Amino acid sequence: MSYLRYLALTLTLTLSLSAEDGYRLWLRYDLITDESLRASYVHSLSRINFITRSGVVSPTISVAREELIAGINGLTGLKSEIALGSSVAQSNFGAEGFALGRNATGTFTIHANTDVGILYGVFDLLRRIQTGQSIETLNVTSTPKIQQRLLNHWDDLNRFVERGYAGFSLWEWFNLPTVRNPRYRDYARACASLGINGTVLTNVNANALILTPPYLTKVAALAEEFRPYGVRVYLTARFSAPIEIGGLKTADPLDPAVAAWWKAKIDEIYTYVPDFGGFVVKANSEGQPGPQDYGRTHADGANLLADALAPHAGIVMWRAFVYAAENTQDRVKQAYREFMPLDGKFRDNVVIQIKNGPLDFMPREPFSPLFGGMTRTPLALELQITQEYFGGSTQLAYLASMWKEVLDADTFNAGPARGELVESGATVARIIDGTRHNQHLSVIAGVANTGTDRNWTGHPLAQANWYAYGRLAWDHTLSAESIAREWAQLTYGPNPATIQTITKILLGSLETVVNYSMPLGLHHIMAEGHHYGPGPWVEHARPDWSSRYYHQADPLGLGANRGVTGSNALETYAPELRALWGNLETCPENLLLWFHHVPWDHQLKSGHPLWDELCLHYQQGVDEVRVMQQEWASLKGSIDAERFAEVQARFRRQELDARDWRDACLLYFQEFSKRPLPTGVEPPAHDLAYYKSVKLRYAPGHPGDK
Ligand code: GCW
Repeated sequence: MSYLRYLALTLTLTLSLSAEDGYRLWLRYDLITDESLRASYVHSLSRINFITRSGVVSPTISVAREELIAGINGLTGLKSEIALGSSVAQSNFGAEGFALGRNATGTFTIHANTDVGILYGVFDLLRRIQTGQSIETLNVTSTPKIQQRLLNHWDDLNRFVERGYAGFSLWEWFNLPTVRNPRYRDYARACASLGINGTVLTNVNANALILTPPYLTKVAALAEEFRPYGVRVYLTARFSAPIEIGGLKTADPLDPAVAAWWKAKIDEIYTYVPDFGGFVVKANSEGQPGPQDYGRTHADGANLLADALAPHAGIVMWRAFVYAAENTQDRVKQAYREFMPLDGKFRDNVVIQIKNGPLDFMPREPFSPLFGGMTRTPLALELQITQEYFGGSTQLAYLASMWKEVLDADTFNAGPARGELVESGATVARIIDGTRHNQHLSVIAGVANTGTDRNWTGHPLAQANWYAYGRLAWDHTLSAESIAREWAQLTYGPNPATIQTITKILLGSLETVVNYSMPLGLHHIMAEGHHYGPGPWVEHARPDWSSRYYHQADPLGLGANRGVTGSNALETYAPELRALWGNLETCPENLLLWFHHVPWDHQLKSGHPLWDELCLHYQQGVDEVRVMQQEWASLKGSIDAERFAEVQARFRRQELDARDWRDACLLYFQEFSKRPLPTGVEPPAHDLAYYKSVKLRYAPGHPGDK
């Protein structure tokens, strides 16, 4: 090697090592070190054809071409030639799908009906190369299973992100539309690399100002930045906007003046953003205005907006996250009772957006019964990528494991009950992708975990959650494990041992957090307000914001009785599930305290009484964090120092947090159980009064603490 070449190589290595700040996400395109692998790609990819129906170079084709050239060049050193051809025949991979493979003459071809299909094909091909897959004989097609694959940003106009742990909002409202941060395009590119095709820019706790002309100009600028990447813009609609920015006296959905106002407003929005996607609405929930303020129903409210959006092909995603303090029904039944009578009463362009569980993104919940219940309305699944109940961006929880639980859950709504647990095929995934009930609209939404932090997500490993959300939105049949492996390789390079270790850490991490925070089906026992850390003692003027409402600890036992002798929330599920979950002996232990008030001495499958089992789960959670720490430590030297140290420090903090969760919860529940900690459980570091007195100030993602 010549001295100059040596110098150049050292410099490149140093630069790439020192620039490991995570900004590049999973789109790194570093030179493949295996020479024969590189040679095989060079052989297949010197000339590439894009085939679309039009054959015309559009902004999307341009970014697809740039991406492919830069990607292949970075990975192999080759400068591919890209030709664009057309084929009038409509192929069967739909509006966004693509086919990849070599044609008869050996030229590698990406074929799609649309330009964005080509872009998705480019990212798919690059992912295959980055993960070292052979493309010599590749011949695949891919189409997304869900039509609208959206991120929901809970971003306020002052750039505060509700439940956001990665800095401030990416949207610089003050400087828009004139100053456009290059990061807007990088964001859209990252979304497109996963097939995410829409973004709701604003918080569901909405501000009507976003619908005024000065802000619509800014929204239009963002839409313009995202458009080449196939990412459409959506907004949240504040139901009282006709009063707040329209000067009307009412927002009653049945008032003709209100309907006329929304119609004009929506027509106006389309003059700014011709491909505007539509609205997400949180109404009559947690203080937000809504149709019930006027004695009207959620259907009246949703249809009002839907009628005005319909001529533009826009949609309404009306959220089912509704509950009220005055309602004496168990909170987990309220949305079901509210929405079931409205099934079939919504316009065609309305989707009901439902959180995965009936309560609120808890570490573990059963799926929301609305998925099994509403059969005549398109239903969207809302997931939370941001880790509100999983330690913000300080702790690690790979959420794909949880999302797969809900996607694969069988609702048993496939017709008359058969009384036994034979798979019915009516999974949540098939309900939301529209195949179960032949819905014409399908939507999935993930509450984003992105922010201004250089690495986008705060915790370097939390990028895996953004990644996994996008991959599952495209194809919900992928496994949590294959996605973890893929992400680890894209993000940390080809070393098999490194990939193996990171995959293992990710896959165990969800249950670890469940174990040290809310095991065995416990829920809603977190600290008040910011929700970081334990708070089983929290008492609020609203019972449904108090922990006791959910854990029901008393001298006899622990857990919420939701069976026939309790709130009977079980009645919202299919008979098969009622039978399974309603019986203490057959209820899966990971949902036990969700459905049952269980005596402290009730023997579980392990042979331990409930109290001992509970303690051992908390201890196990702490132990597992320590194992993750050791596993991460074993990566020292095999990954870059910068990301290594960042994750290592977070694991240290996670261990402290896990110990606090364990000690605080066990001391608190011990007041009721009056039993000693079993062997193997470490004694608490402090007394209960200490844990109760801990006040975390200025926790991220929460506006409190004046
Ligand atoms: O989980 C709760 C959060 C609120 C959030 C609400 C919702 C946007 O604590 O911060 O508000 O859910 O989903 O509407």
